[in-house]
Amino acid sequence: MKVVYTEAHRKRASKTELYGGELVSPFECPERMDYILDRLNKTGFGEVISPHEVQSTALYKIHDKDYLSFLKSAWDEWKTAGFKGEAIATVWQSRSMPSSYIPDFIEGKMGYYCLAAETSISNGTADAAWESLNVALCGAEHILSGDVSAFSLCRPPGHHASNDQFGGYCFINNASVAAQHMRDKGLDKVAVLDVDFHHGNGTQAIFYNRSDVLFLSLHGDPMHAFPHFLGHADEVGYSEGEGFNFNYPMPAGTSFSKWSESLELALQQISKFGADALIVSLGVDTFEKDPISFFKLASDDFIKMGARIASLKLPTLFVMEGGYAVKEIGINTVNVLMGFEA
Ligand code: SP5
Ligand code: ZN
Repeated sequence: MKVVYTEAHRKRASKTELYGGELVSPFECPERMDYILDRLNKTGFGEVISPHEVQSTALYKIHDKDYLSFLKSAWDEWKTAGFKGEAIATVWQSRSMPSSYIPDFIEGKMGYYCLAAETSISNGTADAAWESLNVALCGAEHILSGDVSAFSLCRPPGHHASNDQFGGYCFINNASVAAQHMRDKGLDKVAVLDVDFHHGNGTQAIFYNRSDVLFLSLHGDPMHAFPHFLGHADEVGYSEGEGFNFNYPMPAGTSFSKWSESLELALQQISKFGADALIVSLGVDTFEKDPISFFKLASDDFIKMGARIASLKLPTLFVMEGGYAVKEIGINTVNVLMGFEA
């Protein structure tokens, strides 16, 4: 399996994450990629390739133009305003302030375009987000040209980013743009299976009223887990998209035997849908030692996960999302890929 990767992710090197009322060193850090590459090298798995520049208009069908310009200028605007730290949102257009104006000043814009304050914007963030997207698109191209599988080793991740909001360490929804690109290049039906511990709220929102992209997410119950405001089982899609969105929220302490029951239900839906290709939003923060999550998957379980996903026999693009037990992220990620190929 080809593994698409670029060093350019290092441009995303934020120093701060708002966590438990403190500014801490971000869980979503560049070292995550080092551990994955190290494991790929040690096991000899896959062929690591650099992305080529992919021509695609899919980005502009998934994200709003004004949001993309915001991402590109946010850091400069923040600096120009004279702030000393990294850009963090502090005020929102919330339930009691339902204005439809987009503020001019950067503090207001941050709130407008942000869905979770833990994620800081800093120098290089936008560049890295665009490079990460290109890694996803390049993986999609390999699937379109006939590879049965590919791994887009994306960083920063994407599944929390919506059409016009960043957060949850995500800026551009890599998996969604890859799905759109596949649609644009002639595939009729694409399924996105999100196995990250957190609900893929961005991907869900993006495809919520569409029947051409099926979205399924297995995740920690949003009553207790981030992103808290989306991911319930009764969110089934809207309008054209009704019946094309499936959520499988699970409680704290969920082990692989329980988790895999949800996986089987999701796999059945993907078969029934008749997908031409599958995109897996691959987060390994379901791991028992993940510092911010509450599932109990063991390293060996990731092998079984990959094998079950392979049983669909669909062209499959894996897109990297979360996973914060940094020392084990390589083992867990490569285990999924190895289980898939075995
Ligand atoms: C891509 C991805 O995995 N993003 C996840 C973003 C989660 N950020 C908020 C984390 C808050 C965690 N609170 C956990 C408390 C448990 N002690
Ligand atoms: Zn996650």
